[in-house]
Amino acid sequence: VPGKFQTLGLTYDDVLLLPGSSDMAPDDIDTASYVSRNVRVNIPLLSAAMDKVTESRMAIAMARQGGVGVLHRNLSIEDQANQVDLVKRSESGMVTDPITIHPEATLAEADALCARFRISGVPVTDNDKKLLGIVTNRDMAFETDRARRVHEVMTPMPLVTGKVGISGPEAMELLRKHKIEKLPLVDDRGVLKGLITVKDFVKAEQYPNAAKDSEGRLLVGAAVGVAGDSFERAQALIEAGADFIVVDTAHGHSRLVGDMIAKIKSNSSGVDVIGGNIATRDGAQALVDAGADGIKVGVGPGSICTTRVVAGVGVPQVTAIYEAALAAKEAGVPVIGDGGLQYSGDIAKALVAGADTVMLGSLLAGCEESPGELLFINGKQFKSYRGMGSLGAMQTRGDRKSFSKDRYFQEGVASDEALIPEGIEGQVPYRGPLSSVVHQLVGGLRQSMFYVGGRTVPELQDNGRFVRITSAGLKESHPHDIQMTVEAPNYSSK
Ligand code: RVP
Repeated sequence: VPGKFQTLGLTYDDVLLLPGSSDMAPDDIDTASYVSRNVRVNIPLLSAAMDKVTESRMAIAMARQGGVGVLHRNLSIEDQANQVDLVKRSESGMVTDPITIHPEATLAEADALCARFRISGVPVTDNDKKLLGIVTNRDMAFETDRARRVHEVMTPMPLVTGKVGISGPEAMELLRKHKIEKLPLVDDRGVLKGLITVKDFVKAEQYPNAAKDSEGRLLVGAAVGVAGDSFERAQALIEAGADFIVVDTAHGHSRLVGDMIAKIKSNSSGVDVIGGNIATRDGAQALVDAGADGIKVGVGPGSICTTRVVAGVGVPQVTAIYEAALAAKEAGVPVIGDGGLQYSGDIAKALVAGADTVMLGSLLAGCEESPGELLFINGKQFKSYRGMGSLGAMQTRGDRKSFSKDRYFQEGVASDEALIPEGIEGQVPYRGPLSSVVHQLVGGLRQSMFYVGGRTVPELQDNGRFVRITSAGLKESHPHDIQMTVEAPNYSSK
């Protein structure tokens, strides 16, 4: 039958980038790119929407580094929306809708609030949001009776406050002059409208490359599915402040995915909606036609994925990205290369193939900021990692329900025994804080850009050319004929 066999599929290990003419200084290099039509990041990296990779802590760390995290959806709508909230409140030039506490609340309640949002003090307001005082660590530290009421220990008005619309330097000057850490912003009637903290100023200096929204808050994305109350989930996440929604399935070239994208798009306040995953030009075109603002590519490349073995379906990732980009580029829709990256060099390969950003699972699952405890095995440190299609992620544990079975279109499967897993469970070496992992990944990408001759991601995409290699070439690429005695921060043999 004509057309039965498509072109040869290639993946990261099948290709290398050709060195090109280059006359740039390291400072000329700019790694900014687009996740979707309206979401711009300063480094082209996303953390995967997986329950061992991205919760609020990872999302905050990713955005501080200049990328963005996509919060996983294997939890209740309320819990996921809370995670969005945590990221959006974590730091910004000004908190526009600060956490507050009622004067009649107990100190125990104030403690819980501070711990949950990792803050050191809370403005106290009445039912009409009128500012009555502020309660901070300093007020509470020496109180042994945690049943006492907030109004008994708070520092009451008059406090040093700022007017709404105060400039950054003016606010900083007030904080400095009065030696205070928090500056509540009030309107003419004394109603609390915002809060500026010293911590935020320090963070802004500490993370100059952070990816932020127009109000100075960290960027965050969140995943939804297609089954049951997925639409309500999307609405709750948007309301909580998510900058984009990812309709996250293992087969994006299906009507349910297109319908969900269209539904969210037509009901939302202009938040970008990304669809996936697909691995063909037709699949990408279907998502473009459904109105997607971004397209996620990858069927089977993931380190924990068994779809290609269990179902025999997939496309090697470099070819998949290339094919998808043929449809997406024409429509001006950015492409995310999702899964299968093992080394920093794979990032540039994905971008040259046509991706605008990449999504990482296994490379980030070992970070301090990923969910889960450190495991000690034979004196070495690990963190657990698993596919969202693994039995562990899809089965019901006690009263813990799985919310992600529909990623594999198995929400209707009656019992855990009847599930068809498409992923496995395991562990990856502990890698320390995300900042050092990202430093190596982005450092590698900057080297790629220098070698290929591309100052910006679009220039890299235009100028980059591949050479296909053989298994002998791959062997030559890796260290060979030597026994490694010292571990490198960006290389380990498999
Ligand atoms: P990797 O970075 O190679 O670990 O791949 C991560 C990606 O794998 C995820 O972003 C997701 O698209 C895919 N995934 C997640 N779970 C599974 C599975 O169980 N098959 N696959």
